[in-house]
Amino acid sequence: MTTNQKLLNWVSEMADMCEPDKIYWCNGSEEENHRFLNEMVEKGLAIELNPEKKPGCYLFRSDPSDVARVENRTFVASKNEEDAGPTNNWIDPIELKDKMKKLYKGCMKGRTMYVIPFSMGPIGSPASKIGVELTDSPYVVVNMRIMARMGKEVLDVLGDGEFVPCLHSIGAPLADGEKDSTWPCAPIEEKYISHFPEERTIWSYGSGYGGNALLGKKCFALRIASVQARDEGWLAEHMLILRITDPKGNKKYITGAFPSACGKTNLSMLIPTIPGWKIEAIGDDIAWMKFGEDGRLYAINPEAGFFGVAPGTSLKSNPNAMTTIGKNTIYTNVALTDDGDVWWEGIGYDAPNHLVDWQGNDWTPNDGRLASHPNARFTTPAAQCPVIAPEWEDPKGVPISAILIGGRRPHTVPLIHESFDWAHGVFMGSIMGSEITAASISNDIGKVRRDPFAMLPFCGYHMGDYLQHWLDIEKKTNSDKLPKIFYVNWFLKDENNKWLWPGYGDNSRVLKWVFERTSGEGDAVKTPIGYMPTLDAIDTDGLNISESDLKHLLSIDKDKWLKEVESIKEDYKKYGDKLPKELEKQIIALEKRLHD
Ligand code: GTP
Ligand code: SPV
Ligand code: MN
Repeated sequence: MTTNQKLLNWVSEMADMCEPDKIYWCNGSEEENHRFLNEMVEKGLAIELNPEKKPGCYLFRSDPSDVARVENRTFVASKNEEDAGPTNNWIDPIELKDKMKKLYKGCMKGRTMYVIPFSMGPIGSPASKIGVELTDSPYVVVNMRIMARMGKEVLDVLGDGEFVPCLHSIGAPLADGEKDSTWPCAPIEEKYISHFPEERTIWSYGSGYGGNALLGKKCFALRIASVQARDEGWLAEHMLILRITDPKGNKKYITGAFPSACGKTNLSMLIPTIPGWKIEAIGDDIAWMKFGEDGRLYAINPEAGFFGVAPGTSLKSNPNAMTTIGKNTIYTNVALTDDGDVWWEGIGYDAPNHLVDWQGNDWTPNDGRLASHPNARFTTPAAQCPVIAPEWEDPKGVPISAILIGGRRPHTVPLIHESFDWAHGVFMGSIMGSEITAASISNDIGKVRRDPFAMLPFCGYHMGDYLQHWLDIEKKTNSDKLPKIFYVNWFLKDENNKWLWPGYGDNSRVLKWVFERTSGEGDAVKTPIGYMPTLDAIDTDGLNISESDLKHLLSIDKDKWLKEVESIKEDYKKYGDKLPKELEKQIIALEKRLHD
């Protein structure tokens, strides 16, 4: 198994606290995976889908209270409150551990504690990092097997080395003879998704869903890794990674930071509507970017799977995702058809006359209820994606030419603008705003909030220090080696609340301009907010869009931007003296340019 004494000690200490009936070390094999899935089907925790329609696929239904990340129950427990900053929930680490130890005491009674050794990044690569998750949820085990590289091979590579300890419990001990529910979890006020950044440790309690429970993902690869990245001079970001090839065969790599449910999975594998261009995916959610010997930033995708939003995914919007999820995929909170297939809102065809909805109830089209939850998800192996780039597991990573940032802004922010330079690009990242989506449990869905670099819920330290870290990246290399930064907004709406931009495959038209700009081409005009494409610089061949809509997409309203400036100044106040001086200069300079 392992001779890593630190690991053995930790597992036995945690088992003493959680008191599982059994401890099981996962080897990651196919046989083991099937055994767990079959057991869950037998116990009624999972439904095997019709193998003729969806081979190797399973459906899970979560508790209706446990459907997304819980930001108000997510904690960054640094030793000093100041280090967590104004945007994270903070509890003193000693106090928090005391509280959680009481909850963990005996929490795995009647259950098995699974030990999951996992690697974020290809096993054995110098860029990868190892974690070990302890969990009492077999659902977590089968999902982690898709999302990360896991099992025996990881232990072999770990040897006596360092790992990030990740403790997870659903928080639902079983008394002798007690009947289990299909998705056991703890009530909301008992859920804790806790991070101890100095110790590089994660303790999660009470939820079995997504980022709350698959601890390699947001907890490790973003919150803990962002702290490691700050200390070591690199970037751990909530970004997709794609490869774009022009009709002549020239290739470039682009990353994109958009908040949850704002289009990363879709953009990373889109099929261009402009002839001759090609997009291939490297990652759809997380990028670790480090400097290469040539002074450029190289990105790796630390994950091995996609945990994607199901609703809205169709053969029209994202055919490559539809192919990827055709087999060996775990579906959570989608609707079930009578012939053992899945259905969701926006799948591209009408619902049949009868479904079983995400809560297990009969459903018919005139019920007026959603059949799938808006944050219903698929967990699917990245290797199954028909357009996965051949170098997606290259341990060196891929050199990045452009960084996109964006979010859901129904007005004010144009389709695309380019930063004047790195510092201005960081300023653009710092003012990013987006409507809150169903990817986290919130009463404010639809309200615009500032979400710097889409990291608001995922930064493991003070957001002001994080923005300074981004600014400092510039000093580590020559400016011509740095990626260019572009702000995109696919989500502008007209006065009738209709999307102004078709989005999806047509986003390739915007990527083409980005590609050109990073090659010293592409026509642009200087505006107060940055460089913007001239009206004819965006390829609209074959696109059915009116001249006035295009103008709306590619222009700015100074009055709206002056209001935006006021709102940014207000937002910046929360950083206090941690607001980087450079950003203070940038907001004053923007205001001045708007008045000129
Ligand atoms: P997370 O996994 O939560 O980080 O989300 P994500 O950023 O990967 O978002 P995803 O690609 O899953 O898209 C979320 C939702 O936005 C889906 O319902 C999509 O259909 C929709 N969407 C994606 N791209 C576009 C676009 O270009 N235009 C419009 N209007 N909607 C889009
Ligand atoms: C997100 O919310 O950004 C996700 C889904 O990618 S989760 O893994 O639940 O965080
Ligand atoms: Mn995400």
